[in-house]
Amino acid sequence: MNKMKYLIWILSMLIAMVAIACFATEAGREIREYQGKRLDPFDRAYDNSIKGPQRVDIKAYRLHITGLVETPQSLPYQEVLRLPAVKRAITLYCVEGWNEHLLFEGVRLADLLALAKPKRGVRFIIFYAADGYSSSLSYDYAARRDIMLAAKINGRVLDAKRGFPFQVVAESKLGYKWVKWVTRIELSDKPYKGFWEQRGYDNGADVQK
Ligand SMILES: Nc1nc2c(c(=O)[nH]1)N[C@H]1C(S)=C(S)[C@@H](COP(=O)(O)O)O[C@H]1N2
Ligand SMILES: [Mo]
Repeated sequence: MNKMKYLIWILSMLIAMVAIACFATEAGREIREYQGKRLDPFDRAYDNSIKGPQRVDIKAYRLHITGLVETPQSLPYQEVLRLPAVKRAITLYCVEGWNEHLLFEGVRLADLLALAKPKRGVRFIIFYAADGYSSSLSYDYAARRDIMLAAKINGRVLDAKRGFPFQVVAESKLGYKWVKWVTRIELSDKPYKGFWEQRGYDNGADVQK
């Protein structure tokens, strides 16, 4: 009988531990619907990035803001996250023909750039990434659309596949403008062609619907 009680106790402890683990995992917390609209899943099988998923060491990580600025910045992850949080469900369209509707959460690019005090004459914003990828956006477009740098998708912190620590959310622009694993933002007065743009893709990259 004692043995039986012991067994039941062990079993209930195991069940409790599994339940807690399930509850605590990011997967369990994923948001799959927002404002009445279905969201696509955070996890998916494929990855089309130029060098595959990137592992960014967050302790060593700094988000650099350079170029035509008064005060260049080099911000630790947590310092970026101290800026006011914003949240928006947006669709990403890739030139390969697929799209995904996801809930992005992060900080406003405008808030980030304000820390560095942009100089007069800035016309382009260049984003550089941990995998050597880059792309640019016009300063006017970014301001008009009030674009954000995402730290979360569907309520989950980005991972090595999704672009941790930050992905550019270039609403109304094609997927190749949505730079993942962002390490540096440079402000410039000259147009810049990123990885795919140098290979013939349109630098405007407006989604045609
Ligand atoms: N650093 C980096 N960012 C990148 C890419 C890349 O290869 N490297 N690919 C781009 C392309 S072509 C697309 S369609 C989107 C895909 O973003 P997703 O993985 O969040 O769907 O990431 C963009 N950002
Ligand atoms: Mo893409």
